Amino acid sequence: MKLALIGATGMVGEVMLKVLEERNFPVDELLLVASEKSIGKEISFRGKAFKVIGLEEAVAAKPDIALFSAGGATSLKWAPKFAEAGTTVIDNSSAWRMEPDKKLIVPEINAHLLTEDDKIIANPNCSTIQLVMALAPLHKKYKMKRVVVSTYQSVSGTGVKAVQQLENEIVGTKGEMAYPYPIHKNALPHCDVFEDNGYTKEEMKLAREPQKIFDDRSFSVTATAVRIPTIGGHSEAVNVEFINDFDLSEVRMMLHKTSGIKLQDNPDTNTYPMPFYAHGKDEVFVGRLRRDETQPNTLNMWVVSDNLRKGAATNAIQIAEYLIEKKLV
Ligand code: 2RA
Repeated sequence: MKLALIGATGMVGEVMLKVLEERNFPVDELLLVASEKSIGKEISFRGKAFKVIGLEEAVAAKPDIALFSAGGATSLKWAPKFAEAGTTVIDNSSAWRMEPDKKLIVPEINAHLLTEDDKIIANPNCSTIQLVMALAPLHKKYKMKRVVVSTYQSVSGTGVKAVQQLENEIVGTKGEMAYPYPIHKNALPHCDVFEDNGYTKEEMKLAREPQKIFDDRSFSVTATAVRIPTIGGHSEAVNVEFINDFDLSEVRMMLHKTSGIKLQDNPDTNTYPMPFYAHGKDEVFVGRLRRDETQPNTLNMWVVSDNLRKGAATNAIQIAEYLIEKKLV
């Protein structure tokens, strides 16, 4: 298996390498790809040093799979070139997610849609992945009508500059600003850029991507995405109204039995998910389950996951594992 990792020097790229090692992913030949300025840089994988190469060289090498985490512009320009060369691209950017002919995949939910003809596959947005992982079993059983989600997002979702800004502000040193305001001791209701409708792109991803993943436009999602000074993962307060009523103990049991979900929910022992403890793990942690007493058929829950792992690297690698297992590459 010849694997290319486009964006190898970025935060998600680094996590991808870590997850590939942890999962003993079957790599016979690894191509680490980054922008011109990083060509020649050495990166270690499985104890061996690999020199970073450029995109032209990587396309010519015709890898079997290319994991992209290099931004939308690079994906738009280069994913088709890899696909033309016979490579299957799994792209972590938003470039292809809402394209009608591209699949938007969370393996536990809709990997069955994949065929050998899918040469550019989109990885959903991190805050979408954890949301749909928690909603999937419940939607199947009770049919969602409306979701109201407020997110509390890690600065790692913005990138290295944002993590550095938080660390600088904590120790009181001046440095480059990733955000228009201080993030330490603050909360910014502003993830990504504002659209004409007053929502941010991040909030519209949460509104649009779940409908595509579930292949169901009968429900709606409204979101408020907030950046908070944390590192370990994204948290989400989810209020979901179903068409059918539910039994809370059945909800608990269904979530407990869902692969990839870890239920952490016991007020008596102060047990609930937190990004501090989700950091570095692949599960989507769910807790604070309670019926919304203000309206029928409505559930509140709290969902936490490491945005760089299941929210990006691990989900993409799970898609690659599925393609290999089903001999689609
Ligand atoms: C964020 N989900 O957290 C976006 C992109 N990673 O900023």
